Amino acid sequence: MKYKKIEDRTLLEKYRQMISSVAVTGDSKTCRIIKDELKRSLPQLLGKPLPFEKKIKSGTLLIGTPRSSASIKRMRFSKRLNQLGRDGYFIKSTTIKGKTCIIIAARKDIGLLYGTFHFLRLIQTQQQIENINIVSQPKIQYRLLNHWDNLDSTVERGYAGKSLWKWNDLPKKIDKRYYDYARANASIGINGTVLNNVNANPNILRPEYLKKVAKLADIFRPYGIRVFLSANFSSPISAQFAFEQNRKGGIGNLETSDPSVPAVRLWWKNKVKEIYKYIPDFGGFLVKANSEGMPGPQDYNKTHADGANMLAEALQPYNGIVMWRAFVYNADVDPDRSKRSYKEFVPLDGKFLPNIFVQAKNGPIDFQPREPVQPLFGAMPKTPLMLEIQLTQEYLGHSKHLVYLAPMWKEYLQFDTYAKGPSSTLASIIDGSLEHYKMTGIAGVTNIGDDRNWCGHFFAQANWYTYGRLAWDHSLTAEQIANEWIMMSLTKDHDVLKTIRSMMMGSWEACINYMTPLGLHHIMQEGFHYGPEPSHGEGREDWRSTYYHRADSIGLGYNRSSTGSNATSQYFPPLRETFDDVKTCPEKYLLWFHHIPWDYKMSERTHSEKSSKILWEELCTKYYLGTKYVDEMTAQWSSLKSSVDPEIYSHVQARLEIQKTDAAIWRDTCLQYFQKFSKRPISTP
Ligand code: GCV
Repeated sequence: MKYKKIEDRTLLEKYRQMISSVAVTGDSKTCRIIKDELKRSLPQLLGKPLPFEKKIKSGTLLIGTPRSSASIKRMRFSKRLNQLGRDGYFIKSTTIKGKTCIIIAARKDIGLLYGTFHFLRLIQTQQQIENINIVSQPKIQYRLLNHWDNLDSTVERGYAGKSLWKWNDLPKKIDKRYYDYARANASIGINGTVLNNVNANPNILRPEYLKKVAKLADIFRPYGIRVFLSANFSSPISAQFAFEQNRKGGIGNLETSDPSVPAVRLWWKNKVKEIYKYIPDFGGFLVKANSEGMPGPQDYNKTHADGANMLAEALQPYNGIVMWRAFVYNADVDPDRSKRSYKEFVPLDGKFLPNIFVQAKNGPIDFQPREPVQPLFGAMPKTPLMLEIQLTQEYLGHSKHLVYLAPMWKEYLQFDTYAKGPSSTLASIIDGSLEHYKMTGIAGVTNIGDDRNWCGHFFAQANWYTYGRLAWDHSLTAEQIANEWIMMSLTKDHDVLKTIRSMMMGSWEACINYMTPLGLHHIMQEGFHYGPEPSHGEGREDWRSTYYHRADSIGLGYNRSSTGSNATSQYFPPLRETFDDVKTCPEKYLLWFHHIPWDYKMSERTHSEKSSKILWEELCTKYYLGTKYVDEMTAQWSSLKSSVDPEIYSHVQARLEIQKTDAAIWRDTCLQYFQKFSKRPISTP
């Protein structure tokens, strides 16, 4: 949103010819936002003032719906707009009464806003707009951010300052950044936000907080952003009763939150009714239940479906939805944590009401640097599954490490589950094309805080940007998105752009290599989740590093094959067999699924990566590859000193230095620890 003047003279002249005035035909709040955005962008981009007038001339940029603009209504394609749904739009060159114009047309004003941002992106990224003919509509319906923001202004796993929501000031005092937040999200098509942490404080549902939430909802509404809340399942329980019972309480007057008790169901119905009085377009609830100490229906021997259905019933009259999280891992379900969510949720397929999503993280454990896909995807054909990915870099160096997440999310989206044979990708599941879900959704655990640069690390903004772009269109490539972001945020110089893109593109793989190569996972410091702690072997079993890496005198890795925990059986054939066999299991998941001897010859594997090394040497190689990449990134960035904004330069440079040190610490700590078992020298390149 920097809107810098186009430097290329020829292109600038062309743009000036093609855009010489602007006509926005509606007068809703959204249309006013469109006008404001165009007033602040086009004159700057084109380096000249532009008239905003209704009259259509050659070079008018006309923006309207068939309702607000008679010219658009008369156009042949106006009927097709209906097929584009609420958010879709056209950007088209056309002639109106002999005048050559560009139009942005949509069925709803929000489609116009999305189309406007698309058009601005084209100009900012120096695309041709002659004979333009773009039709766009999102592939996924609910494109939400999940904030893990607490009411005391801390952010769980947040590395960009405090919460953006100033609860003490709301609803009276309005931070201007709420508008910028809404603008930024609308510019990438995000259309909903869950304001509070899934480890939900029940107070969020008290009237005093609902008034604050309503204020934010009012601000976000014209930007097409609906507000959702995380709900605590114990909300109906009275605080006094809970105190007496020595458990966490709620805000109600009951002694139970059992979903089969009529008074509990009534409590939720009344609460929901109250919420809609404050927020008429409230989106619904996100719920973390019976997970990591949060209350849930299982406390009363009821199922996740029973709990979710109770809330869904209350929300249904208002078109609200429930997003019920599948992030559960109670130890009594299975000794292997990776199998638990599948085992709990698959039997419930078909038991959820239609306005419920089951929301699952991308992998079966927890946002590790790399995991195979959560096997639940594809295994619940009757239940719309919502994908949850994490923008905040909980396990990827917080806001200290430069890690571009587009390649990661693309790997997941393209992961073929084989649920209905080949091409049953994760993307096809969550966009509903495979199972014909009636609702589709994606959630991104956000990396936004109140830091001046929003995300802590300047490059973390690219992940926010990417999330929105992929939620709208998961077929975009990681390179394309990087190009767009770099051009709009940093530079249009081709060589500089290439260097920055190459830094970004390999940064995720590098991070995996210096943290958890070859399928290792969950060997970070307990609680803090930043540095390495492979020796951690105390406390809750499935939080110990030793539980995951299983290093011993023989080898390394978790045997999840059919001779071990048999987690491989949760995948569809032929994946099941591919993962099950050491020889065919992709190298990137090797230690995820297998316990491999230290002297195992990597060349015995049919599938991959012709390496003549033994496992131990390969492990050393990977760790060193990871740190080498960070050294190179640091050098690449240094070479750009005179080519990028000085403030951004120093900020990134300082963080790269930290990343360099951290990467070496990860490598050395892990290799020295594993060496105690492998009893072999650390092979340096
Ligand atoms: C919000 C992990 C994180 C927790 C997080 C949890 C979840 O365990 O470390 O901070 O809690 O996931 O997704 O519910």
